Formats: sequence, C-alpha cells, structure tokens
Amino acid sequence: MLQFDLLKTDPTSHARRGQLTLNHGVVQTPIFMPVGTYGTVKGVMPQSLHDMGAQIILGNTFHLWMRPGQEVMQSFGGLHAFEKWDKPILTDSGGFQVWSLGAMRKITEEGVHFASPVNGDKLFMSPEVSMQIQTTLNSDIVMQLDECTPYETKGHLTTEAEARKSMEMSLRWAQRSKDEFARLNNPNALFGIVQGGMYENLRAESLERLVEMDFPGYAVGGVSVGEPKDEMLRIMAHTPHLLPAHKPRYLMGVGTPEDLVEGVAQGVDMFDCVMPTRNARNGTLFTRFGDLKIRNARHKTDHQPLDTTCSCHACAGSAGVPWNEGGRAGFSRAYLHHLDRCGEMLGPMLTTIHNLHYYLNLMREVRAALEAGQFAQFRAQFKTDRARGV
Ligand code: PRF
Ligand code: ZN
Repeated sequence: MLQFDLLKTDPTSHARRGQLTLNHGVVQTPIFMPVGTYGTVKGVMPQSLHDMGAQIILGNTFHLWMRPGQEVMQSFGGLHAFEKWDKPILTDSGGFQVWSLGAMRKITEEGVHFASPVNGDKLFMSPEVSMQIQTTLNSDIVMQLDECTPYETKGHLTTEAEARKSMEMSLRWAQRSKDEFARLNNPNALFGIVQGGMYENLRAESLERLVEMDFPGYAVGGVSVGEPKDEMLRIMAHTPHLLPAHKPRYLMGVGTPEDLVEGVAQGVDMFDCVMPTRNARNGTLFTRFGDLKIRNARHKTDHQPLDTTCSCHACAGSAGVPWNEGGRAGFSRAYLHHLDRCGEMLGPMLTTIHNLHYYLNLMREVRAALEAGQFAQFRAQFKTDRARGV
C-alpha cells in the first residue's frame, strides 16, 4: 500500500512538499533516506536514527540475500523485526549492486549470473528472484530489478544503441517485476526505474512506457555513474518533472547537499546516498558553511564543535542545544580529530551521526521553506552559506 498526498508546490521551480503513507508509517517529503545496506546504518543505533528524525531507511536485497540469507530473514518475518527498525524501509533490487560487481557477472535477458563475493557460489538474480527476496524482507517500497546503464562501455562513452538496448531490457524487467510482485501478493509498493543513459529521448521513452505500466512511484536511475557533473545536472533537469505529478519520485544514489537541493528544485521527492555515512567514516564532514576534513592538523586544538548551528548529538550533546544558542555540551573538533588519529570507534559513530543529522536537517529546512512559500530564498541562502567555507 502507498498513498501520496501533494501538499504544496513551489511556483519558482518544480519543487513539491508531500506526504507519503506506507505500511510502516508516514514520510514527509522531500526526504533523505539513510543507507543501511546490510540491515544497519553503519555505526548508528536505530534509536539514534529515530532521534535525528530519520523517517525511512534503505536496505539492499543483494547483500541481505548473501547474508544472513532467506532462511534467517523468513524466520524473523522480515527486515523490520530483524534490524529493530519499525518505520518504513525501502529496498534496492540488487540491480545496481550486481552491476557494480564488474567482471564477476554476466547479464542476460533472463537475469544476472554471478559468483557470490562472499563464498564464490554461482548465483542467479532475475526480476522474479529479486521480488521473492524483497517480499521476504517485507520492505515498504520495493524496487524493480533494472540494469543501470553505465556511462562508459568498453572504454568508450555508451552509445545510443547500447543505451537503448539496456533501457529496453530494464522495461521488460519492469513488467516481469510487476507480474511477480502481484503473483506473490506483496502488500507493499513497487517502484519502476527510469533508465536511458545520457540520452534524453531514451529517458523520455523509458519514462512513458513505465507510466503506461502504472507503478505507484517512480525512480530515476543511471545517474551518478561516473558521468561529469554537468551531464548529471542535465539529466536531473530533464527527467523528474516529466513523471506523474501525483506520484512520488526518487532519485537513486544522489548526492551532495547541493545535488539534493537542486534535485528538489527539479521535482524530486526522495533521495538516498552513501555520501553522508561513508564520508563520515573517512573524516569528511558536512556543515552549513561548507565541508570540513577532521583529519586536517588545524583542528588539533580547536574547541569549537563541527557546526555551531547544528543540534546533533556530536555538536550539541544530548541537550540538543546548538553552540550558537548558548549550548556548550557538544564535542569539540579537537576531540573528534583526536578520536580519528587514534582510530577510536566513537570517532566514526559521532561523525556519522553529525553527517546524517546534517542531511536530514537540510531536508527539514527544505520542507519548512516549501511550506512557507520561501523555497527560492532558501535555495539562494543555502548556496551562499555553503560557499562561505568553514
Ligand atoms: N538502479 C538501481 N539502484 C541504484 C541505481 C540504479 O540505476 C543507482 C544509480 N545512481 C544507484 N542505486 N536499482
Ligand atoms: Zn552536528
């Protein structure tokens, strides 16, 4: 089940404020979805996710199929009970993850043959298998199995003919995913994925044919796959607003804070990306006034928090009062620098909380701006602030 209510639209862009009702709860859009590939958002307890306002998280069909596998998942009745997260979950189909295996896989019309990266077993993922696994996971949003068209094929830019072939197979897989999803009586919602590479005509065709199949929601896939930034922005400006206005739109695997605000302006409702969590573990931190590298020696003696305007547990402590509002309870940059130097576990835990809080709060601010009819002003101020530098 899925219900999408469009609450407000922005007259200066394609941006919208919406509400998505799923089997495990209600999601306010636009939204960022933290990535929890293996049934955990790395280093963050479900309670912390809850406290920082996460409304929906991701899981990955491919990884959870490898480990713990279908038998364990079945015995728990799905991913929610297993990972102790009772709000909505979206699972990616495995298409992108299998695609990322590179030389270890063979893609045919029937599905994808590959060797398990865990134990070398020969495995086969088809649209039907993906739907069966996602049904066991009982995720609120299920993604069709697709083929993510690469930016380059065999050392050259993917040609239009190659992109068409791939896009058309994804359409056939969309239909097979839909048929199997129905056959399994899956009570959740299945999204179709627009492909077509960097070719706008192919994107338009993929989109039209998916819309004819009538999915409850649509994703834009095949961006952020190694293309230059201007190419990504061109596809982001082309595709999302062409999708049906009364259904949710999800831009897969994107991106930086700037990409999210731009995506919202182009009519996207949902985002996911490993960037806040992965970068946190590598010491790259997002703040209102730009990015900060905590490994840099200049932070060694700095008593300030990461972001004086942030109310996350790392910056403001459990009281949640930002530094600039008189709070002094948070952790200093010097301490986070020290934890990183020493390889202490608390380091990535705190930086992950901060980065996720930054992304979730950015989207909260976007929603508030849309509600207040102030999105254009917000967008301009956001750019100015981020360019200022920390
Ligand atoms: N397809 C699927 N998952 C994805 C992508 C895609 O194209 C992307 C592309 N950025 C990220 N995750 N199924
Ligand atoms: Zn913070």
